[in-house]
Amino acid sequence: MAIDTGRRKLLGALGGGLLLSGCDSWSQNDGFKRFLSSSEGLTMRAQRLITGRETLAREFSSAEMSPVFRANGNSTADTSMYRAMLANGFGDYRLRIAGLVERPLAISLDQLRAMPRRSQITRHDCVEGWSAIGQWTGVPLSHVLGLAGLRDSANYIVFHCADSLGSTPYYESIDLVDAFHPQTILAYGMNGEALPEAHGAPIRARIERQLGYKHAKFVMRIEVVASLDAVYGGKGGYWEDVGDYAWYAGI
Ligand SMILES: Nc1nc2c(c(=O)[nH]1)N[C@H]1C(S)=C(S)[C@@H](COP(=O)(O)O)O[C@H]1N2
Ligand SMILES: [Mo]
Repeated sequence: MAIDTGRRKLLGALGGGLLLSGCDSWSQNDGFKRFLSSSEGLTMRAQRLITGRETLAREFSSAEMSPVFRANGNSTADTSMYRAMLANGFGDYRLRIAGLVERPLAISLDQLRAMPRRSQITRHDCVEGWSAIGQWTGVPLSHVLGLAGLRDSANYIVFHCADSLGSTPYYESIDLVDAFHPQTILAYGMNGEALPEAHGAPIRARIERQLGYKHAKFVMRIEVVASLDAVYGGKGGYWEDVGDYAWYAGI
């Protein structure tokens, strides 16, 4: 199962040859905790980061939803290909999954809508200092990755977007911990309606434990890679490459 691959990779990356005995919540595993506390290479901050990352982001009631949810960054993708897809109601949109997968996929919006779905009302926090609470509906990324099947060498998930800032395409990336987090979804719905253009139609990522710039809008292609080095500027995201934004933007 793909999630087991994710766990193996994470433990491998930590340098632990740890065997888990059917414990569902791996960071609660005593052996794993002992490993963390005994490892001199990990700082206190890193330990907190790793042990806290599978907890859920807070979810809100519908009464708490923001009356206005602003759009930020690009509010459209200014290419003829995107304009044509938009005009056609995204009938010929295909989400492509490629890279280190067993089965490269091209999934239509109807197919995505027919998959298991999750809705969540969460708070979006932009690094520029505003927040908004909205409802997001979509398919868990873990489900789609399960269909494609991750290869053992997979470490990161890259979201390639339809839009650019200047001449540089927007992209973002996450590791397998966030990729398999239950609230990480490919959202096609917002506040009970189809995802509006300004919020990233037809598909945007929700990475609820991280800041807004990680939540890639206008997602066209998901690439599974072993390393981020060869992806654009190598820092794992548009803002990470051109600015000094952190790749891990945990909140
Ligand atoms: N493709 C793409 N994704 C993007 C951006 C963008 O400009 N292009 N802006 C990011 C930033 S900084 C934020 S805060 C959120 C804004 O999401 P919203 O427009 O739904 O409020 O999208 C993020 N994802
Ligand atoms: Mo943002």
